This record gives sequence, C-alpha cells and structure tokens, in this order.
Amino acid sequence: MKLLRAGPSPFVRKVLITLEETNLTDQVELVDVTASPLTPDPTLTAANPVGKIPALMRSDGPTLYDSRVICRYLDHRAEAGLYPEARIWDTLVLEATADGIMEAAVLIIYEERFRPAEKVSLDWIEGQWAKVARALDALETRWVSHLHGPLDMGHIAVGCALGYLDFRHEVRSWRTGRPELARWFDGFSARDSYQATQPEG
Ligand SMILES: N[C@@H](CCC(=O)N[C@@H](CS)C(=O)NCC(=O)O)C(=O)O
Repeated sequence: MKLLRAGPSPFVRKVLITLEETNLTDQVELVDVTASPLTPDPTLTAANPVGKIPALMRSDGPTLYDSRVICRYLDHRAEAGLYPEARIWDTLVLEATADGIMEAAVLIIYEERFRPAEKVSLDWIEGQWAKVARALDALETRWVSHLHGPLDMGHIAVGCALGYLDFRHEVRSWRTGRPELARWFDGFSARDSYQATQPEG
C-alpha cells in the first residue's frame, strides 16, 4: 500500500499512529506529495479527486481517502478493535470532534498562507478558533472519562488534534483552563506510536 502524505498534516498523523498501533507500518510505503488548495499535485488529484491527503493506494482495491475511512479500513484489516462495537457512537463522535478541531486549525493556517495579506479576515480566523475552543471545552467537560478508557480511534484523533495545536497554534495555549485534557494528553503523547510520528517541520 502507498500512503500519500505531506508535511505535518494531523490527518496523515492519524493514519500513521493507527499504522503503528495496528502493527501495519511496514506494509505501507510513504509517498510525499504537495497538498495545496491552489496548486494541487496531479498525483494526489489522480488518487483523490478532492485533492486532500491522506490517501491510501491499494493493490487489491480502489484508493481510500479521508482519514476516517482509511483508519477504519486499517483497523478492520488488522482486527485491532479501535472501533469497539460496545461504544461505537461515542468513538465516532469523539473522532468527529477531534477532526473538527483539526479542520478549523488547518483552515486558520490556510487563511494566512494562501490568501493575499489584504484579504485575510481576522474575524473569520477568530470564528475558526471559536470552533476549536468550543470543541476543546467539550473534550474537557464531557469526554475525559471516555479518554481514560481503552484506546480507540477517538483517542488517536484527539491526540493528533492536540499535537497539531501545539505545533501550529502554541500561542493560543489550549491547556489554559483545561487541566484534565492537558493531563490526559501528557499520558497519550508518551505512547511509542505518538513519539514515532512527530512532525518534522
Ligand atoms: N477530512 C479529511 C481532511 C484532510 C485534509 O484537510 N487534509 C489537508 C492537509 S492537513 C489537505 O490535504 N489540504 C489540501 C486542500 O485542502 O486542498 C481527512 O480526514 O482526511
């Protein structure tokens, strides 16, 4: 299998951590592409028409894209139990919450990177950050007990979201006022799978 990836994408990291946690890392070749909404890489758009990473090219079936689809496929392939039937809806909502944080956090970076300086909207950036902040508050108040349960895909997605906030939005200090989440992340970020997938820059 070939995994199309670029830079420090938190969505790619979800897949990389899932590969580590399911012992499938050595079955995947990493292929670097450029992920840009303005100048999409033809290799990437051939694999995923919406031009986003991650995309997983398989020799035994069509290319999979969207981290949620890829992670679910890897879990199914490895029979790893990262989507446990007994708490499937909680796991999926938690993953969606974390993905929502990543989406908004990435869009803030894109606003600054891909729009001319005079067109950058600070209101829009703050609107995206408000989404992140509300989702973080929900994690702190409603999800900490789930996070302390057995590892599932919700945990992996939240770990990637928080790691991305540290990487790109450190100045926003997400830990302030969220001590339970910060404590949980201290433990999660010590996992081998997290340490093995640190973004390079
Ligand atoms: N829902 C998608 C989001 C993936 C995503 O937004 N990837 C970004 C990089 S972090 C991307 O490829 N952006 C290029 C673009 O928006 O054209 C997933 O979970 O895989």
